[in-house]
Amino acid sequence: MTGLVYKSTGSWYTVKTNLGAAYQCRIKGKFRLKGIKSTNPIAVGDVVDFELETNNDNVTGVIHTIHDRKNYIVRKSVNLSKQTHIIASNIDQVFLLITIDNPPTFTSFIDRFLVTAQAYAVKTILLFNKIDTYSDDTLAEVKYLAHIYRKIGYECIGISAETGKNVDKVKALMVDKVSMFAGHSGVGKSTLVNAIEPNLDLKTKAISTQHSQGQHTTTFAEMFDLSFNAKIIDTPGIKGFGIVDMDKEEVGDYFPEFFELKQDCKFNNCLHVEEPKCAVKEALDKDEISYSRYRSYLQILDGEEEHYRTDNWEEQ
Ligand SMILES: Nc1nc2c(ncn2[C@@H]2O[C@H](COP(=O)(O)OP(=O)(O)OP(=O)(O)O)[C@@H](O)[C@H]2O)c(=O)[nH]1
Ligand SMILES: [Mg+2]
Ligand SMILES: [Zn+2]
Repeated sequence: MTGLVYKSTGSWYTVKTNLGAAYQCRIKGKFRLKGIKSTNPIAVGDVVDFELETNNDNVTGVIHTIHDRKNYIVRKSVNLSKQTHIIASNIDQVFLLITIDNPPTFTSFIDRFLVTAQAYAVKTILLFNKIDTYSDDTLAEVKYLAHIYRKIGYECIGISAETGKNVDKVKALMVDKVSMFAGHSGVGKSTLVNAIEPNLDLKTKAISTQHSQGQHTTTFAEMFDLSFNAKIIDTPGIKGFGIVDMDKEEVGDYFPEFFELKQDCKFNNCLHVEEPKCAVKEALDKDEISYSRYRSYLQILDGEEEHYRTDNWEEQ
């Protein structure tokens, strides 16, 4: 039988066939996937072949084959093992949820995420959430960021999962697609899923526990079928984002605004750092490229790990 992985909780996988039947499955033997060293051999969104087995009237499945992935989003652990974790696969688009505060999302995180998504050819839409709580200053910051990212081709929407503001716009973009919600813990991913499909009633962080340390409300990625012919994958919050092995020359190609200028650089292998007659640096001088984007680029190039707050938001 063939099915789609909806949830993975370590050793068990929930797999649904296209007739809608769900089975709890495990893996047979060791899965070695070409070219990917990951902590999880199978991820939500994978298409797998499995066989049923019966133990004491209990029917479970054994996965023996995984179909080639169209794409996937990976996360490299920033400080710990340097291991790669596949968050989800075979997705049509990612919505990256961003909040300016509570929790803060920094541009270094946004840019790392976008580079990874771009490298794996996954379309990303930026959602600035919790706009119902923002002061004029914070809203101005949202506007400024949205301006930066729109200019380089990313769709940006200001939303409130709480009040429902612009949730219909997100919904409209989701029809007929498999989407994933990503972002730091506490930005409102599960709240947004609930706003879109109230009867799912996913667990969200209660206001009173919001400041407790290292709490993740969602602990496993999970896919849901929505009533308007769409699928959504809710994911646990990610804190830091390590860039998975990439050649230095390659990094600039995943900054769309750098890539566009690359042919105007004097050297065709220009890294846009110290080289003379670099079109990217000239554009930076003329304010045509955002300094925060360039700074993120330099950090990634240096292999510098992301600077993030360690007090509140623990990595899952
Ligand atoms: N005011 C306001 N609060 C929001 C909004 N969206 C989410 N929240 C609140 O933010 C808190 C965290 O929301 P969650 O949906 O649990 O966040 P999450 O991104 O799923 O977090 P993890 O599962 O830990 O990754 C909850 O208390 C929500 O009620 C919003 O648009 N406005
Ligand atoms: Mg959640
Ligand atoms: Zn250059």
